[in-house]
Amino acid sequence: QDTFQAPDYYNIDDILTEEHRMVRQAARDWVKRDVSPIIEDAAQKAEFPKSIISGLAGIGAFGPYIPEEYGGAGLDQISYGLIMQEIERGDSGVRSTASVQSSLVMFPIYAYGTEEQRQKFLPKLATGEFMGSFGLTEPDHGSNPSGMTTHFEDKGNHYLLNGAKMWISNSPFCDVAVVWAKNEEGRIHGLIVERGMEGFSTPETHNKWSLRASATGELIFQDVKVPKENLLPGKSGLGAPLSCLDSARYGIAWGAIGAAMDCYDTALRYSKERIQFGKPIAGFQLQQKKLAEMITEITKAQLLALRLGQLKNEGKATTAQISMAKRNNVDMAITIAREARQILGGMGITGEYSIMRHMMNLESVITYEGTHDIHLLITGLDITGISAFK
Ligand code: TGC
Ligand code: FAD
Repeated sequence: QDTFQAPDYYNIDDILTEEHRMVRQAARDWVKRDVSPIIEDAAQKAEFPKSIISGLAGIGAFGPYIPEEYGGAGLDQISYGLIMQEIERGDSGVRSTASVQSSLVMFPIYAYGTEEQRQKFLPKLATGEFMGSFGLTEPDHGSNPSGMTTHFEDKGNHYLLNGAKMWISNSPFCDVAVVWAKNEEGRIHGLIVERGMEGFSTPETHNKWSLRASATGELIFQDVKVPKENLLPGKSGLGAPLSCLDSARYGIAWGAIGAAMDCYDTALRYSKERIQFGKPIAGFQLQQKKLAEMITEITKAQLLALRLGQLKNEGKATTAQISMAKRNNVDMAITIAREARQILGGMGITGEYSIMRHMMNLESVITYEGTHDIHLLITGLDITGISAFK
């Protein structure tokens, strides 16, 4: 880990600004100092390492693009991407915590909340004093969130919320949850549910083989009285949660590059040191093919993410463009993780190296925030105009 070299085969650094490089360096240094030494142990024990929360806040990972007046870092979208890349080089589960906090909790409160909601929640979310979760998926509605059954009724001075969400990152320790539920007319709205509200519980999901250093759980609502001032008034309908996903999926497109870089760098160094049949295994054509394809795919993914970042900065990135990048880059990363693990032979299955952990983590990343198949269908719809979802 100490000698990690970030691949930059096409001199992409030359296009980045001084600020981008500084933000990335701060995140890289922090991951090296505070994440890499503890993350394997946390993953083996299936524990989210809460000790890293203040460090995540310190590198601007909670609300990188949220304006500074609300406690965010006020950075552009490429800086946001670079932070996600560096964090996921450490671990996808840690990046998950940052993605959820920034794009799925702070973003909807910033974009669709009242000024009072912004003032009350955003500064505390930015420092990590409050941790958030995002409840869209339900036991019977994953890829098809429009079918959700979690619902609320208007009881005059409050809303009464009932239902359950499943597979929710950060749920077991969250202070606030942005929850998507239907009103009496079946229209989807966002509600801010706070820990301590009667009838709200967050049981943890155990026995995961993936994203073990991230806490995943349920959000259960049994006659929860949610104050009316906790409804997000700015946007309703499925487009509201989906617009948050656009932001998180964009961050994942960058994050996956970080996991791939770490696997490639580890495999490259190992292959030059490991001697078999009297020479380094890096000298065998079969291993060079793996390594050469890895750097090619990482470079393509970097260019995709960078151009998408430019479009995001200009407010022009479409949902379909974001889907393409999320799908391509996560698939690229998981393929590289599998190939890199083989280069390490038996050592590749141990916790001495990060590759197997990345590989298992990426099985979640390729499923959440829209599965590999769903993103392909989003591209299919975009280019043909015909929906193949239903
Ligand atoms: P569809 O009819 O296509 O759309 C419904 C309405 O939404 C609008 N819309 C969007 N608006 C903003 N941003 C987007 N990205 C949007 N996509 C669609 C659309 O225009 C429409 O508006 P209107 O006014 O006409 O009503 O909806 P559909 O029911 O056919 O579903 C489409 C589909 C399948 C693509 C969508 O449901 C989908 O993306 N499914 C995947 C679900 C998903 O990604 N879940 C993620 C849960 S959160 C998570 O995984 C967090 S993990 C985080 C971590 O740990 O890092
Ligand atoms: P399903 O929707 O049941 O899909 C099963 C399979 O069917 C998939 O291969 C899928 O591609 C395929 N499929 C489904 N529909 C179609 C179709 N129309 N055409 C072709 N194939 C189809 N959700 C949240 O709301 N918040 C979170 O914080 C969160 N964190 C998560 C953390 C982890 C570790 C995991 C694993 C999931 C998390 N999720 C979260 C849920 C995640 O978004 C869902 O798992 C995902 O959207 C897929 O839903 P599903 O698991 O119900 O699979």
